[in-house]
Amino acid sequence: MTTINSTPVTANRKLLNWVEEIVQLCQPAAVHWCDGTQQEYDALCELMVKGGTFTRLDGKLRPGSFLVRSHASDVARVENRTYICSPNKDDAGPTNNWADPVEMRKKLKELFKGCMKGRTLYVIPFAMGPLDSPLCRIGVEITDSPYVVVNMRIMARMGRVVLDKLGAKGEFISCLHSVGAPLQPGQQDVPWPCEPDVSRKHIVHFTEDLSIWSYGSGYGGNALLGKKCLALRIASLMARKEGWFAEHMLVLCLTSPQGKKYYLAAAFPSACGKTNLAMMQPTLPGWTLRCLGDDIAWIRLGADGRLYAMNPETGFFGVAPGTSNKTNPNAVATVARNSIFTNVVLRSDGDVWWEDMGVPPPEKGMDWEGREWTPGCGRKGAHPNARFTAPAAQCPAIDPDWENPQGVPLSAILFGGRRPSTIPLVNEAFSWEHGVFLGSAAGSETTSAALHQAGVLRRDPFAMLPFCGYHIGDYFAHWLALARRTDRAKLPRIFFVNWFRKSADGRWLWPGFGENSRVLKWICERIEGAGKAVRTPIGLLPAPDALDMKGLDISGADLAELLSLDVEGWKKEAADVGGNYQKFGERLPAELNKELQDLKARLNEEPTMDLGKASVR
Ligand code: O2Y
Ligand code: MN
Repeated sequence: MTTINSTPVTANRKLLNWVEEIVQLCQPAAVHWCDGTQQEYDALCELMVKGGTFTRLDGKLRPGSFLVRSHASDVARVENRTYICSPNKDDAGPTNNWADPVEMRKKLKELFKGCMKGRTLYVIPFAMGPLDSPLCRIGVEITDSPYVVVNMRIMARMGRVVLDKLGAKGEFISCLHSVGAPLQPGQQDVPWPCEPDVSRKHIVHFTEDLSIWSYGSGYGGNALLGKKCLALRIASLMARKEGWFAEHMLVLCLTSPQGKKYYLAAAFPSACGKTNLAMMQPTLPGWTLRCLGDDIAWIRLGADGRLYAMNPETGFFGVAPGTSNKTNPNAVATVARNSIFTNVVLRSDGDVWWEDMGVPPPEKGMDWEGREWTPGCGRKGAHPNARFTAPAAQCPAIDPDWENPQGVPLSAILFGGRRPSTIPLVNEAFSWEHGVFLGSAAGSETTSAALHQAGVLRRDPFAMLPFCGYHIGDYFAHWLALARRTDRAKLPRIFFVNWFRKSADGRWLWPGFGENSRVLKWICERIEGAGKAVRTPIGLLPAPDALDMKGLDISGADLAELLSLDVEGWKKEAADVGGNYQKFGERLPAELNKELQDLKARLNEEPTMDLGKASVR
């Protein structure tokens, strides 16, 4: 066996022993300890170009960038193959697939036996969070995929600096990954090796030793183990124990024309435009928005009693289709160079294209499956879950504090989802408990057929349904307990937003994108105690004249509908939330059941509230 970078620059016995154990199990042809340098990144990209996995894009049009096409069976996270293995089944709760840890270990040992034959085993030391942050956590991913290595280098701090921080005695989270495609002697490799049999793919989290084992997929959240597996599922377990929060939230900074900064975190389910909001360009004059993160926030209580949020990642793994100069000009600029594009169209000029990119399609290209593609041929060119991987530092709207080790103090937390009916444009919670209730009731109409059946309402509490590593009822209790640990006045205010409301005839009622700044402005005004709101059974809605609508051509009727209270719709909503709560059994905190009953009572008391006449505060 060849060892590349043969002297591992670590004296960490636990790490050396673990690597040795995995080498014995997986039987790779070579071992490569990643140092995280640019030279290493370039060499691995070149290796993948030579092997047919990567296509180098045109150096003038898209410098330092590559295209890759995955196997058709390996295009998205696989929720039904994702497991939480806790000794006690109840601790995983009703929202997770549970498996017995002893049984699962046995099964995985069999799957991993010899699975890296003919391949190189890469050891990737990585850190989630700035190295000097109190929340920084170290992981080590072992993988047989060079695609994973280069993506991890964009998405996390990695290499020698991390080993230095780990030191001889430091603790790390072990993350084992294999594409599950060993090579026999002389066997030709394929561009995207993976296990095509979905029933053999496994994304497994062990709650006792906090280890991650991922087998069979090379794609995104299944394979870049620092992201969803560590920074959400495993981190949520650590956070609960240690008194902090690992959340599926973007973080942004809004600055008012007077120069006052407001840091906001927002939890929206997958495919609800988190990346677009995280780096949005406000249309309101004088307001600026800066991005701190687009997907994950680690949040802790500061010594001053406020909540501080930090983005543990260093890159964006964003959905390409739909990303355009209209929807997200900052993302378009971010991916202009040094980016990896997975499952998009390759143009004949050596650049990339995807649906709704805002530029005309090429006359001819190659689709995400490598087939000749022409516009109008009847097939989509890019896969709906096609992705770009790009460094956060390249985002023109990146906030100067995005790597602040202490994080930034939150003024508000937003929940949201794609809700074509019932849910108003924005709604402020009455209290912390009511806000936690709104988060627990969050849901979204599904879009991507890649992940789920499209067009159905999927309850997704706190947007954490696929990412909470333990019982969701205990998770709600963890959030509720925060109000007992600090001065309530210092807690962020909680809001629910819905950019996706439609009229009865199916039109979008709200333009979204940069115009969302109007809603964010009202939120800032509420924080200042200035914005006008009406008290309704569901929460505090903007008074009819409270939103700044200057320069926006939207009819009074549409605005009224966006801010209206649909009592009958809300009665159905409350019943549906109650039905969903049934799944959580005894672990549903009593406070949330009380919030639900109070909501139902208020809806029955004030069935025909006229917002124009309601009390304004
Ligand atoms: O399909 C995948 O593997 C990617 S999923 C993903 C990637 C970046 C940010 N969020 C998500 C998500 O599903 O929430
Ligand atoms: Mn996400």
